Amino acid sequence: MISEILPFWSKYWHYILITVATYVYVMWKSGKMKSDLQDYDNEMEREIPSEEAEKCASNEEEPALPKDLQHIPYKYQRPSEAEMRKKANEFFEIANARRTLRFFSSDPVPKDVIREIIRAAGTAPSGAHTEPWIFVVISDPATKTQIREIVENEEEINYRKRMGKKWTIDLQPLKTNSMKPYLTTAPYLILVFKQTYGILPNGTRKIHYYNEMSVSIACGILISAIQYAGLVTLTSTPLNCGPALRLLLGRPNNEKLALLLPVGYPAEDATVPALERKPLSDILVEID
Ligand code: IYR
Repeated sequence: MISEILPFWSKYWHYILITVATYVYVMWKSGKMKSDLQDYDNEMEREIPSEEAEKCASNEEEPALPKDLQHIPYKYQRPSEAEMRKKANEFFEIANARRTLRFFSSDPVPKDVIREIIRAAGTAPSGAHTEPWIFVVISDPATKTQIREIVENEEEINYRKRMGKKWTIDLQPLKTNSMKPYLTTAPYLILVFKQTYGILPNGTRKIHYYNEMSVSIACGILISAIQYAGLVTLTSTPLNCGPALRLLLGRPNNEKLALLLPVGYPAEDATVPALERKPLSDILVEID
């Protein structure tokens, strides 16, 4: 038997080898494609965790928005090109003047200004118009003190061990540390929470598509509105503080802290790092 196979092997070994190698390659490639597709699926799943999606949608046949939603004419007045250029440049100048501030004045700011700024943030587009955001505005000194305590305690651990050596070295030129006096000095703290799902009046869950992206856009509008109104802020994302702050403020567990922004006037002696922004040529690719 073996004597029959051996001559066959020695005569045709290269064909056999090519066949096996091709088979292995095809199997590997199809497996890779499958895992690429799975990555894509996972990406989608991150937006709608499957177990969340199952708990959602009380009535799968009913859309979340009214079935007979009217579509109305869009009111629009086209500006001249000159006007457009002027406006685009004016907005750039406003946006470019924005800086992240760490030194705040305690001077009071009218509350209605803060409300109007939040009204602007609430105009952000959102997945299927789910508006998955909630803005908690704090001016109460005792609550600000509690927030500062939570943040400074966590930040102390963050800087000491969670962030790691490279991260803390990268931050050294910005002169940040775990002490956050601005959390009690600034007249307002705005905490932006993203609702990872909604809760319908009957207690079932409503899917909040792209809630991360929707809230990020709202935060962009929020910081632009703060700047436009003539105030300053710091876009802080206190690591590991989300759950404690959520509980302190009595927010439900479908809400996750996205951003914590002290808002007010800059301190008289406020400084900012002398940073340069990338020129347009470094951030723009034009394909005409
Ligand atoms: N959250 C910390 C650390 C920090 C992280 C980054 I990335 C910064 O750009 C700045 C600070 C803090 O607020 O100090």
